[in-house]
Amino acid sequence: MDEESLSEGLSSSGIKSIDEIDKETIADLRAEYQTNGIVRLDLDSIKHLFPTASSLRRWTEEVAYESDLKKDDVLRTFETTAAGLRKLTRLEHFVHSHDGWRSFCDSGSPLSCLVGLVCNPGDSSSSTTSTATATATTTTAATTTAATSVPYPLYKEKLNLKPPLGSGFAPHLDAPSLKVVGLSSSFVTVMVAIDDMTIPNGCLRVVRGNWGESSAVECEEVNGSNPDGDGRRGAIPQNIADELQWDPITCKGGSVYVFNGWIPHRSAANNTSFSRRAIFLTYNPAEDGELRELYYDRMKSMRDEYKRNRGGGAAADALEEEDWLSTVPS
Ligand SMILES: O=C(O)CCC(=O)C(=O)O
Repeated sequence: MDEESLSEGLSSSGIKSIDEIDKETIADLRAEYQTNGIVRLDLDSIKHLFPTASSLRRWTEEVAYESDLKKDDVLRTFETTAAGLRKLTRLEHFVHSHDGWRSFCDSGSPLSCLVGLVCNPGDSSSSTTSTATATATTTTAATTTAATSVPYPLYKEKLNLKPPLGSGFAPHLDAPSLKVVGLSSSFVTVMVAIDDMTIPNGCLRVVRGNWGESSAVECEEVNGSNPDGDGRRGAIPQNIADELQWDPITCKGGSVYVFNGWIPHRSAANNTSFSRRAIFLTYNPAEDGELRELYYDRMKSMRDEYKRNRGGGAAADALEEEDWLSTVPS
């Protein structure tokens, strides 16, 4: 990562470093993450680590609408909403193409260090040591940190735009669907709310708990067909979903949460007149290495194969969209 553009990104966004986070704050975040499977990261005491809501909105608009639709390598998905309008609904593979996003959340960023501090299950030392080993690849990163951190590399990223009357996401677990690609088996996801998340606009809903592979709720087997069938691989059958206690994550734009790959989650359609945008950044443990480009290469092969099997062209695209929309919760 280019250090000059990184420090520009950091100063314009207000991000500094993780070195000011005290041990108690990290211990509290870790404890809540372990108990509930989800924790809010942008606490008042560490607000300076995060871009402002207005920076996040500007960066989102820049990646969604200001790049060249044909020439860049950002992946875009469109949806025909319940209003019959064709709308951009999802963007992937954009972090590398934007200085602000790269500085904030790429591998080695302060955010990836914080994720390592909070989510690494083996790292119980992080709340007790005073060794300076945080390793954000930046000149502004920790030199006197109170905690030990091994940054989690960024695995993949997604911007869900959820346009007015855009669809929601059926109850599912992320880990089984991400595991299909075969590169890592453990994931955590950071949700960055760009707009306020409300019940009418289809906020995220989760089932809080100490979730892991051995305690996961029952979900559907991998069917190996559409790699974008969110809610297919890892889909939670309706009768099981009905028994779970779903908590809405309502929050202001700019809020940042991290959640475990085994936490059941879902969201409803957006029944308002404005988009509900949120970024989902998935990280893998440091020991699995940098996998992001491999992940996107493998997804491309799987998507191409799925389309070929569907006969290719516009008809296959339409069927793919139909498959994806069929995962919308009833
Ligand atoms: O954007 C949402 O409402 C939920 C997103 C989600 O669950 C997912 O992308 O896996």
